[in-house]
This record gives sequence, C-alpha cells and structure tokens, in this order.
Amino acid sequence: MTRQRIFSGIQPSGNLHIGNYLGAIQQFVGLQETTDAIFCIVDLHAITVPQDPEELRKKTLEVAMIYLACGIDPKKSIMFVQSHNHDHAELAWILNTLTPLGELERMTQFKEKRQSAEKRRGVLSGLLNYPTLMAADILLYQTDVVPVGEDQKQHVELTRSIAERFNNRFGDTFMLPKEMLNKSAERIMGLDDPSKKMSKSAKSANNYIALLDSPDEILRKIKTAMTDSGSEIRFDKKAKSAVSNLLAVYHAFSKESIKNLENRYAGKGYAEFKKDLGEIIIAKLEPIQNRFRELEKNSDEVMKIIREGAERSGAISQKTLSEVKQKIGLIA
Ligand code: AQP
Repeated sequence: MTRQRIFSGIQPSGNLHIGNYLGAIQQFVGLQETTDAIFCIVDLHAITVPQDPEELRKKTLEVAMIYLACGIDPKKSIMFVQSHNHDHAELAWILNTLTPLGELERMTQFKEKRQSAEKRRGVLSGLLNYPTLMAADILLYQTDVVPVGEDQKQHVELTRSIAERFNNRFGDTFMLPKEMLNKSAERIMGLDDPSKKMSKSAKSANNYIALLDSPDEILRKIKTAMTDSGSEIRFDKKAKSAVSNLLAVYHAFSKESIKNLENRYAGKGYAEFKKDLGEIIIAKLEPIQNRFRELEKNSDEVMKIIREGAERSGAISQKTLSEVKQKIGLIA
C-alpha cells in the first residue's frame, strides 16, 4: 500500500509557541513514521504582514532548528524553506488567476489580520492572496492530509475547492487534500485573552508560552495567566474559558484526562494548579530547548539539511507544476 503524503508549514513570523507545538508540530513528529511527510518553513507567507528583514532571516533558521529539536528527522521527512523552491510562487500565481476575489475576502484569517493591518500601514494584497499560496504549497505535492490547527481548517477547505475547480476545468490534476486536527489541542487560546487563539503575532508576549521561554518566564506567564471568576477548576468552555484553556494545555502535555485533573484539583486553588502546570510545561520543553541549543552551534549543518530538502521537494513539485502549465496552455 502506498503511504499517504502529508504536507504542512509554519511561518517564521515570531516566537513559536505551545499552540504551534500542540496544534501542529507534535503531530508532525508522529506522522513522519507512517507517512510520506513534507514540512515547510513558509517564509513567503511571513512577508504578507509588515516584517523586519533581519528578524525574518533569524526566525527562518530558528524555525528549522525548532523543527529538528522537536523531532523532525530529515532522514524520514523532507524539510525545506518555501522560497528555496520557486514552484510555490509560480503555482500560487496560476491559482490566483482562477480564484474569485469574494472567496478570499471571506476568509476569517484575512478579516482578522486586515483589522490590525489597517491600523498600521494598510492592507497588502499579499495578505488577501495568502490562501492561494497555501493552496499551491499543498497541491504541488499531491497531498492527502494536512495536519494543522483549527485556525487553518478554512484554508484547507478553500484549497480543496480551488483544486476541484481546476480539475473540473482542465481535467484531473490535483489530489483533494483533507485537514487533520489534533482534537485535544486544535485551538489553544491566549493566556491573556482566552477569547482569541494563542498567536505569535499577539501584541503582548504574555499571550503565549514560547517554546524557547526560560523556566522562570514560563512560571511567570502561567502565574499571571487569566483565570475566571470563582476558584473552581472545572472544564467548561463557556462559563470558564480561561481555566478550560489551561486544563486543555495541561491535558495535552501530561496526557492525563481532563476528568482526572478536575478530580485532582477539586477544592484546591488556582495557585497550586498553575504551579504544577508550569512545571509540566518546563519539563516537556526542556529536552527540546537542550537540542535547540546544540543545533544553534551547528547552523551550517542545519543550512545543509534545508538546502537538500529544497532539492528533494523540487523533484516532486516540478512534476505537478509542469502538468499544470501544459494543461492551461503555457508552452514549454
Ligand atoms: N493557538 C493555536 N492552537 C493550535 N494550533 C495553532 N496553530 C497556530 N496557533 C495555534 C497552528 O500552528 C501551525 C503554524 O501556524 P502558522 O505559523 O502557519 O501561523 P498561524 O496559524 O497564523 O499561527 P500564529 O501562531 O497565530 O502565527 P501568526 O501570529 O504569525 O499568524 C498551523 O498549523 C496552525 O494552525
């Protein structure tokens, strides 16, 4: 039986946090054992909002090191930087010419990011076209499954309709991909605002626990994380959204059931619960941080891995792109 192809990406747009880890990277590590896995550092997506070039260079290499430190193994998967494989930008342009404006304007992420962009420098058309670039990323590899957090589900659905439209118009070309969510951590919410998802572009670093935060920083952020009225530690997303989010994080890291956690902390205050949670996060992140520090000393080796990854990804994407170009009438 042929292995399923999976593809996913992360933007080098800020400090990777436990939402990115639990919602995405942790799944990637397991999936590389049983699937044909491709992981991308989507730098072309990261420039759809105002960015600092020096920071982008630094963060791109940092995401590569975090992938490796979390357990992505280049012998089992392909790992590369999006802009190193030009097929992504080329297919994205072609897909843009086939995607109605209204479909892009309806995307929740665009609507949310547009609001903060408007306050700063105005909305860039790249932000609107983000989902067609993401569709190109996925469709170039004839991807079966896209492991993502819940916030990206709508973009995978759009990818499917773009692929269907292309297949109907030009004949069967693209696989129709499906999203795969990590049910226990599909949407980790912000520590300072449990009504919005944890996000690396949040205004305050108190919104998230970065994968590279120090133990002191982690304890401080958990200690100051929002809680709800009443001291009960109970999972109830509506009435106790902040505590429910902390319980979800606790469960995702410890694998202990929410019911067990509720029983264990019955009659105890937030302070003890938060202290234990902080310590669990520190213990889970410690080996990742240690491996990251080792990789930092070997950045040439990391560059070699991503360059080889770009070549290996290009060998696959080239086949799809050539077929697309031929089908839409571009001459070779
Ligand atoms: N809060 C979250 N809970 C669960 N999963 C999440 N992901 C992001 N935030 C959460 C998943 O992480 C992967 C990488 O995300 P991305 O870099 O493509 O950008 P994003 O989805 O827009 O995530 P951020 O952290 O909010 O970044 P910024 O602030 O730069 O936009 C995706 O699979 C995502 O679903």
